[in-house]
Amino acid sequence: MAFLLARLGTAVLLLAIMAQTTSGVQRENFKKCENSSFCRRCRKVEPGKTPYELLPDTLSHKESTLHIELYNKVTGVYYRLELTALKNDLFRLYINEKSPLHPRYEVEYALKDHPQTTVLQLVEKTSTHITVKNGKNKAILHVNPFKVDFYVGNQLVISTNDRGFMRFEHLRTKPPAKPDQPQQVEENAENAEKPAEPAADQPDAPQFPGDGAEDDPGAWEENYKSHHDEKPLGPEAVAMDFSFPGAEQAYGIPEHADSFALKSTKQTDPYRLYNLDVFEYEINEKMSLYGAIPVLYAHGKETTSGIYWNNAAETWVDITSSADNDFVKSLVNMVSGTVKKPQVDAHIMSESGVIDVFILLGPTPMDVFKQFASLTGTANLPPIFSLGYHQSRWNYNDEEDVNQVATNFDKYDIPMDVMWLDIEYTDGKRYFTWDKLKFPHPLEMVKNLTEKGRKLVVIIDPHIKRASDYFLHNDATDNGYYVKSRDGKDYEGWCWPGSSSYLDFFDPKVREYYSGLYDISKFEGTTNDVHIWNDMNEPSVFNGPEITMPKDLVHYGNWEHRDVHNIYGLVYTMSTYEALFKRSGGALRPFVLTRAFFAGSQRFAAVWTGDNMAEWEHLRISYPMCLSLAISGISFCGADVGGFFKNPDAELLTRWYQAGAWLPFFRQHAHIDTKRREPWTYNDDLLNNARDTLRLRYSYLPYWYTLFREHEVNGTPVIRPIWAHYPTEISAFTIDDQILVGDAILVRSIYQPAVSEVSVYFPGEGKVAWYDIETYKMYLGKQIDSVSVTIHRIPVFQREGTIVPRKMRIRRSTVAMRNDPYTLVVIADGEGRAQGNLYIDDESSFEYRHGKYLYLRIKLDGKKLTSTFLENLATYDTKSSLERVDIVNPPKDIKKAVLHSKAMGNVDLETKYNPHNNVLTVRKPTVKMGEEWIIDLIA
Ligand code: NBV
Repeated sequence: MAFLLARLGTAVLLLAIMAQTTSGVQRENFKKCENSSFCRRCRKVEPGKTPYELLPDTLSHKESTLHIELYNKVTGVYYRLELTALKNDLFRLYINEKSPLHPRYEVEYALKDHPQTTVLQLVEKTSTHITVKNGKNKAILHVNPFKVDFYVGNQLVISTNDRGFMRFEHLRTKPPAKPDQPQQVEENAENAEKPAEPAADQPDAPQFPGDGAEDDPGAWEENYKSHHDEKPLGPEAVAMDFSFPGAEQAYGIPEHADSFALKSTKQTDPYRLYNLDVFEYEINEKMSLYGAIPVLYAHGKETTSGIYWNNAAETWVDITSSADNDFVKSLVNMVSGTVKKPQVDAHIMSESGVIDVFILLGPTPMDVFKQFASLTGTANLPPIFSLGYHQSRWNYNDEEDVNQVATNFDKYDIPMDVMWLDIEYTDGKRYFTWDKLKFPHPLEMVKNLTEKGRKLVVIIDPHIKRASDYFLHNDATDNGYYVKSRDGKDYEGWCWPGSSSYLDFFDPKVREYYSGLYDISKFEGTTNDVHIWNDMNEPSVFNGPEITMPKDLVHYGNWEHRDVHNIYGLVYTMSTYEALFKRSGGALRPFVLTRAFFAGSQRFAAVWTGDNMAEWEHLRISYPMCLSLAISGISFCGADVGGFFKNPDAELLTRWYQAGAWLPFFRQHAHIDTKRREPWTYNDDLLNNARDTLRLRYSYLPYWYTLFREHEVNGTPVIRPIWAHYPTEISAFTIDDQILVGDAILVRSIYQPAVSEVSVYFPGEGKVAWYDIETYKMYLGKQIDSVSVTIHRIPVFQREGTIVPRKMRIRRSTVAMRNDPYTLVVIADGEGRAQGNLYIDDESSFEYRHGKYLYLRIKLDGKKLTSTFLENLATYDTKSSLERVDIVNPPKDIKKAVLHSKAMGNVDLETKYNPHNNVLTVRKPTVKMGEEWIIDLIA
């Protein structure tokens, strides 16, 4: 009977979830700051009253690190502070209790390795301050009141605790409830009035009163809706403020469906970082989404800096800026002639852990991005198929359906690399199994795809069906692999399979076991051409608080879920990546897609922006969301093309293809209740436009691939905001409907219906020319220009002075194009110069790590075009040759071209000049890309 009821409960819950119609996000399911007692406490701290002071007598200094004690005058608690000098213009500031009652959690897995330290020079120590240097940068620690100022040269760029918002709640013992009065449990913020009395007469009652937490009824246990959080360790929040003088705007802290430049939170809730499965999320919201990266950048005309707050607990971030000054103040300023330096201020608050913050001193935008990459790593070069087009929906029904869709791509002559299978391919949501009725011959299905150079991606979610006929559940139960409740039992939640438990990926034994599941001999029906999609890994728990795990669950190492929540998804995808790596004996590059993420996730997976909607504004937000991820380490980002929920009309879908083709991850995906939307399911116009767009994407794959390699090596984001390369152009600071792909291509998305003209911001202060990639029409930086558009394409431009490699023979998949020849698009600048890079390797294995690749620098200098090896020791025997060179804005009156190469000697080449678009074409050089060459243009 109980079993039946449970089954009924699941069915009702699942039906309720699936039937949620388009009513929009259910805000009441998710906490606001006022519903989280720690957020309330931190946000209440008043400016200018910090109780913290440094104790200079405790100072010691060794090589890279300074150690000193910090004292809270109100509570009497001592802390230890460490300031470490790191390579690449970084400092690390670490603060923990001197003698915490229990260890406090310090984040694992996010940093790539131990950050590389360098010498910290102690320059001065007085009773009021201590000055240290890290190369040309310095930090001044102020003793009382405590604050730290960070300088680039002599320019102050970041101050911490300048406003005095630091709060570090020491661990303490729980005051016993008074015998005649049960301990007050806070129901929710609005009802919380009566503070629990501290029992002062108890021997181990709060040792250090006075920080306000002892009066907070939510400090020791807290309820939200019907959920109770036991909070066995009581209050343990950490918070700090950071000021960025000179900064105009703040960026980063994804994931939010909001503008790229962060907004002021003066009148709203703070931005929240707490990985959550938010059903039907809305845009222009500071609410949490699936992933969290606590890196914040501040950018102004003169300098860019940032901080990485290495904390995996629930976190809130308040942002204010000098632009918040009210109207009257700005009038006074205007009248009095005072020009206030701009400034951004941030206040970061986390529920538990320690203060471990990395100070990124820039000073340029690309420097800060590289500094963050030096800490958390970069994405391994993706296999090239994953940069092609992905076709997905929830769900392709059966093997026949998969074959049919793939065949149609050939029929309609549209390239496509990957077919995807969502949860319905499994046997009753038992991952690592197949529904035998719909997918009786998965290996044959995979073979049909791979024969045409295509791949398959299947979904694997972290919830494990609690069924006695499921090997994974039995293994996990027998070996104690599940996350535990506070009573030590396996935690049970509800998800797609009904009653579910969750593997504890923090346990190395679990990761070892899990990675074995992907072995081809174990995961029946798969081959090395089947790659993995990790969904629901926030983790999503349908009946949990805020649709996730209760915070008081216990993980390996006895850490509470509260401490590690935001890295559960990271550790999960790390395990998947390692599993796929092992599966091929380390030979092939894995591809993993994840929904949840944290700092460092780029090392293991690509990310998509989750369950968006077939609405114009959701198309619009895909650019700012991916830009924000790209500067926060995760370049490999995309949004469901067409929108996950609802049905896009033909125009919206066309525009979505066109915008999606210029984001790194390019996949169409849709909800189970939507109509089919493969390119041939609408009308001829859509089909033709989609075909052209996908073919355009494939033609630029050599450029994308080179950018991904450069990202891997240098930490440069693949897509970039305009200010990354034009840092002084204030009007570009808030532009987020345009992206730079590398530094050569500028894209403007179109996200409104019936548009025949759009305004485009052309950066470069009038000194740089941009050329339309199809017509080669030139746009000189009048800054904002209006560009006419048709439904056929969105505006895309290539910058003068650049060379972009392309492949113009579009075939059904990337594998089929591997040996195809290259075309170079050269746009000469006013001086007749241009340059670009091209990276080539086998596109799928790790052989490039053993020097099997080519990295070429191609340069035009007047009448000489050259290709030289950038890295001489690397070599790869490519079959690809050079097919054509288009030179826009070429030298005058060229009659012919002569190729010089070792293998081919001197060869006369045919040229053709087109006066309509001012393009000189050099035909069929046919020289192999694996050798160095020169082409002389002869007048
Ligand atoms: O697995 C089903 C879906 C998936 O299609 C989507 O892409 C994920 O973001 N999944 C979420 C679960 C439920 C969606 C309502």
